Amino acid sequence: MKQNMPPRYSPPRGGGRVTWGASEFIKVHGAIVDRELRSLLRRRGGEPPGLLEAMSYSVFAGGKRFRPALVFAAARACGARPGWGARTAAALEMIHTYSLIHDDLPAMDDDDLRRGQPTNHKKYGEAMAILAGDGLLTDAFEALAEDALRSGLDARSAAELVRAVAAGAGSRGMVAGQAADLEAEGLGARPRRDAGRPGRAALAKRLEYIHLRKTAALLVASVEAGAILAKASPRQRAALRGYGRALGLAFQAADDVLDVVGDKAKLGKKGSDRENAKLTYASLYGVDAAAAKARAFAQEAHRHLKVFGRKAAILHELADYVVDRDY
Ligand code: GRG
Repeated sequence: MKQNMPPRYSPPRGGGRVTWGASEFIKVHGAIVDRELRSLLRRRGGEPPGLLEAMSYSVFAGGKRFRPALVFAAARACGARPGWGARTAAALEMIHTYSLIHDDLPAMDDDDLRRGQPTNHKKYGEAMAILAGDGLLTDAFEALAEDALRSGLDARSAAELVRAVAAGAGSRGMVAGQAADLEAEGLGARPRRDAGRPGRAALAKRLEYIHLRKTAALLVASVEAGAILAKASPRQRAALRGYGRALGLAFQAADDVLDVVGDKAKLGKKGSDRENAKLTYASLYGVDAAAAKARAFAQEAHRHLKVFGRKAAILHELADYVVDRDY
């Protein structure tokens, strides 16, 4: 069987060992995943050009490629060769992109701008945006299966790979988080004594439920996918799941802070959580406490990596990146 060849690139070296910063790692591996995405989104025959254009528009609209970086970094921590798993990394980015396209729809968050550009439905219309999301989600699973075949993964691991990603994306994962988020609309408004509004502890629990699914579940799926490709041990996989959960909460708490105080031009959106009375870490605790929470979650993510020793250097960098980023 044809092997999944690692790409050619030279990681920076310092004193004989590889020294990546998070941004550099994301940039270099972003280029690898972009190549894979271009290959996946080329005309394969039979697809209407308008559909392919709408799918490509959002995939190449300037996303950070954070989930692919997690796939690569987790695979490295579990002993895989550099750059291993590019097609799986691309699949995770396709699922992420579908979720953003659908999240922006009028029936959901109703946003006009994403990454500083018109949202998919603003450019191609609602029906095509829905189909572009459907296409990306479904094709992602084809890409996962292709990666399993190309890399000669055994049948059990291949099934595990598909199961882990489906669980992260589906009705107990990201879609559950989105549904719970919809149901929590209005809960971010200032408390009124007689409004029958849940107390702070109940709201905190609800917020954690939402973010563990809406944001963390796909990050967990990304590190799990990298681990499965690298034939990780059950102990390594459990540690990575813990890391992914804490990382997701850190990511979302940092996002909530950026929505209030971030540079709108850099973020490429206007920051609408407050306007929409969204339940967020910032609305529940205030901006400073939300930022402190993001750092505490990142610390928790670091603690989960103990089992990997120095092999997890990049995963540590990515945990710091999540709270230090400004977009
Ligand atoms: C099934 C109709 C239907 C809709 C589902 C699941 C879903 C839509 C939406 C949830 C997706 C969502 C908005 C999750 C929040 C995760 C998050 C913080 C996304 C932003 O991630 P970044 O900053 O984005 O990595 P970039 O732009 O860099 O790729």
